[in-house]
Amino acid sequence: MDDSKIGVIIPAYNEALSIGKVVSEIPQTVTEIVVVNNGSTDETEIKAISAGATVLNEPRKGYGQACLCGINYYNNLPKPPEIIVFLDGDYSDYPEDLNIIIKPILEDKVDFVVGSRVKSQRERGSMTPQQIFGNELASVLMSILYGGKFSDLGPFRAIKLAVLNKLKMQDKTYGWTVEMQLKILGNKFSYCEVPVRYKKRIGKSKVSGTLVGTVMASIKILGWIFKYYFKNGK
Ligand SMILES: Nc1nc2c(ncn2[C@@H]2O[C@H](COP(=O)(O)OP(=O)(O)OP(=O)(O)O)[C@@H](O)[C@H]2O)c(=O)[nH]1
Ligand SMILES: [Mg+2]
Repeated sequence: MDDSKIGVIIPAYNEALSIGKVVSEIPQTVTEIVVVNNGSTDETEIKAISAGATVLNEPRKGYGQACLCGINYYNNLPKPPEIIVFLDGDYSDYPEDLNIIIKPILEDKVDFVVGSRVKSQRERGSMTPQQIFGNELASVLMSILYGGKFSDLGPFRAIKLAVLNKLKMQDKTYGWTVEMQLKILGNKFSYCEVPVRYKKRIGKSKVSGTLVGTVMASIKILGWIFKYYFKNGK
């Protein structure tokens, strides 16, 4: 898949301070960068356009809602890309790590790759203790229930578009990442993790740095794991 087209999706809600940096540091190997502006009240849209991104406006709030909007856009192109890469708009991910994330797919090894924010490469304070715990708990549960080999629910990930479409993603909010991993396991698609770096976000925290965000995300994530298990069995 060496000359595959690669489409990037970045959900962004009030990330005017960081989005330009994220977009401009994405390697040239990608075909198109889509920023899904999720009802921002700041200059996210203009900053993303200036940095060279295609901006889609999705007024319905939610991380998953924004991702679904991006997928719909790519599927409707005359020539959709073969690979979709997701990353966050807050500059916590290192955009240049995109090449590491897509490598296993380009080498025809797997359908799906997650960037795992391993401790050794994570800036201190870039993830809250409850976020670290929650991600580990979700990974352990996926291992017990499905034999999964994930260690993180990191936002930086790559997937073949054909496989992504088969997952029929539904989650509109914070359950998006775990839903994708559960469905990869449930449908026995091939996957791997690659270690990625992670740094403190630019701008104001919206999910893990807030109590409401943390509680809502935890409920969503655990809810998905158990709901999927009881619906589909192992
Ligand atoms: N909270 C939130 N984030 C959204 C939404 N739509 C898109 N996003 C983006 O989703 C990404 C992840 O959100 P973050 O606020 O970084 O969440 P987090 O990484 O768990 O926690 P912090 O970085 O501490 O806030 C960012 O790029 C947001 O801009 C939305 O409706 N709500
Ligand atoms: Mg973040």
